[in-house]
Amino acid sequence: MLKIYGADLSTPANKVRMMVNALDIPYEYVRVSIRDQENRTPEFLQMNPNGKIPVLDDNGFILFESGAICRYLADKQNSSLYPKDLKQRALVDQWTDFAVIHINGAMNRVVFNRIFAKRIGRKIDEQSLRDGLAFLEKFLPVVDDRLEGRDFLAEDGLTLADISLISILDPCEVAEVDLSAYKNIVAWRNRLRQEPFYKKCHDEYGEPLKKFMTKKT
Ligand SMILES: N[C@@H](CCC(=O)N[C@@H](CS)C(=O)NCC(=O)O)C(=O)O
Repeated sequence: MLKIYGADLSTPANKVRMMVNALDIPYEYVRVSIRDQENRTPEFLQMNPNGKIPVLDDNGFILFESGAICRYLADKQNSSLYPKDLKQRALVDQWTDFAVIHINGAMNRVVFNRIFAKRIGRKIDEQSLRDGLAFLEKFLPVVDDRLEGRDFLAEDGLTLADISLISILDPCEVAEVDLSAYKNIVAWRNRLRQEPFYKKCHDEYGEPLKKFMTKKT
């Protein structure tokens, strides 16, 4: 059986879990505690020398980087979540890269400074926070325009691009990122969050975060 090494608050790990759910592949979810440095053990570093989750173990075939894992699994299942047609695939790649590089880059700054910095004793970097919010203001309208009159980001059906973006936007509420100006994103997000691929991962991001925040170290 597939094994996915992840953590409930890791958006790339959740992306992989959502992908595997959408592909309907059974898997074992192995929680790795970053706080307890379980990602730094010699065994873990042998799987991923970067010490980062997610990691996939497909019967001994080890893969890290969430995008590579998602593409590998979709191709393995011959799934339209990552289409084979050259141009369809290119569009999925385009929107996936846009989401991962620009939206995720911005969200990481906001989430780190608004949620995790205090928790791990780091100073809030106000400039980085402002940059993150400014990048969101710049890039979210592009996604919102794309979703005008469309149900999905890249194709007529669900693809890796949607799964990538929905995992990236998961912490919006807890990070106080207001999406209400982006009506198409809100409608798309509300719809996808009702789907089993999402619900089998979690109902929303805030619950695991609350547990994390109240857990004694
Ligand atoms: N580009 C990587 C990012 C992975 C990543 O940053 N994982 C974080 C958790 S969200 C991690 O494992 N951090 C632990 C560390 O760096 O020590 C991917 O998409 O898989």
